[in-house]
Amino acid sequence: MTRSIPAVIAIAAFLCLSLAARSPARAADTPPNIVLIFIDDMGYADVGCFGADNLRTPHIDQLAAQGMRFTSYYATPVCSMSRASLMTGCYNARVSIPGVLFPHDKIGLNPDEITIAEVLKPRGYATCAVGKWHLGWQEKFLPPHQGFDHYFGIPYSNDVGAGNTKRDFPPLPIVRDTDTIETEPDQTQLTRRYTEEVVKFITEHKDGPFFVYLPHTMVHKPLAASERFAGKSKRGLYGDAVEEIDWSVGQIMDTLDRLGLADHTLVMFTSDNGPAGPDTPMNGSAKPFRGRKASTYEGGVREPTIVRWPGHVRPGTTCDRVIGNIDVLPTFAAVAGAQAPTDRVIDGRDFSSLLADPNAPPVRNVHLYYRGFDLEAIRVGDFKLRIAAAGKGKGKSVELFNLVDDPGESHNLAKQMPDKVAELRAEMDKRGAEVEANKRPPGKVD
Ligand SMILES: [Ca+2]
Repeated sequence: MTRSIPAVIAIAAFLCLSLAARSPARAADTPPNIVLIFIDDMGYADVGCFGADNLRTPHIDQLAAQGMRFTSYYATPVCSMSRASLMTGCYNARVSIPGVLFPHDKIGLNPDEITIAEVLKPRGYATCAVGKWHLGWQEKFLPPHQGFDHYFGIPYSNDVGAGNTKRDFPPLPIVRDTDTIETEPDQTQLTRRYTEEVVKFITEHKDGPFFVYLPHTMVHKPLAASERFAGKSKRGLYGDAVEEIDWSVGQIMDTLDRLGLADHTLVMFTSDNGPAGPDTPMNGSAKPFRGRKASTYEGGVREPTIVRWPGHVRPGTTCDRVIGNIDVLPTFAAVAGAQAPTDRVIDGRDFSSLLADPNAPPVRNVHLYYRGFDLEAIRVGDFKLRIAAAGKGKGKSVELFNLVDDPGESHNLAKQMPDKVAELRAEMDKRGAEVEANKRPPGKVD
């Protein structure tokens, strides 16, 4: 008896050690496939599982039913800055990418910056980007120079082509890898064509691992939908375009299922900024948040975000911890067993602990809200301080909100809580100065 107890302990210890040794080894041997779906200008309440009115998004809702919804996920107010932070894990101001890049701009994301694709490459990932790149359209800035094996799409916004009557722009290009293969495409076919590209890439790389980055052109204006969806929704062309995006998600999930890959693929869905246009049923909705695209109120930057990863993320869960675009690179690095850059400042944090447990401790307590290069607001815990232009000739207003009690930012607490204002203001100044002091240059062309 006296000898059998240590023997049992020894056997138990051996089993524990061998299990512990085996599971990381298995994860390291076969990193998961990753599909990142990034919608353009979709509001917080524009999918069913985030409270949409009269929009049918069954496939996106299914992702949420099978995965985790993130209710405090932060993008940025507009397009290029959002992509810069997503691809590099840094605030856009740190990598010197302004709000929106236009065809006449002579800068882009610096080729020396390390993107998610470049982080995943050493782990054997096949990589493709399909859709709206918007980090510079000149050859040296395109995805094949930033770690992507393939690229297909319109390299910037879909309203800056020959059809724009307010300004003179070159014809809207469709680029394959680095070559323009077409101009002024029929935009009703874009969602379908992007989807077909992704399905083809996944099928060709089914032995994996692969990383698909799908920044859709829709639902940015001018809106368009194919014949199968046009006129079918209850929310006009906006709803038609959203419902076609949902179809696209369904096509991708069907492909993963058909190839037996769905259980070994992390699928993430989010959007680049809040809804465009006035707050009408025929546009997107940021409900229950205040503000829309281009604003640093929550409605401009809070995005409907879902991660589905069977065996790692519990189905039907919700996480309210602060995360955002800047955290995606460190998180994907962690789940892939890859190395995030260590030779430079990365602002984001690995949130894989939250995928395992939505109530795990916060991965960061602070979020900075840039609008272009202007730092307009800071969130620290439940509180947000916003110091931004109040309107024409009105100077700047100082607003303090408790985002947990007042997600709609309707009760300015600044006068009631001057100490909190001072505390957050000091933190905002300190952090803004650090980014400014350690910012890195954009890439340039002559
Ligand atoms: Ca956008």
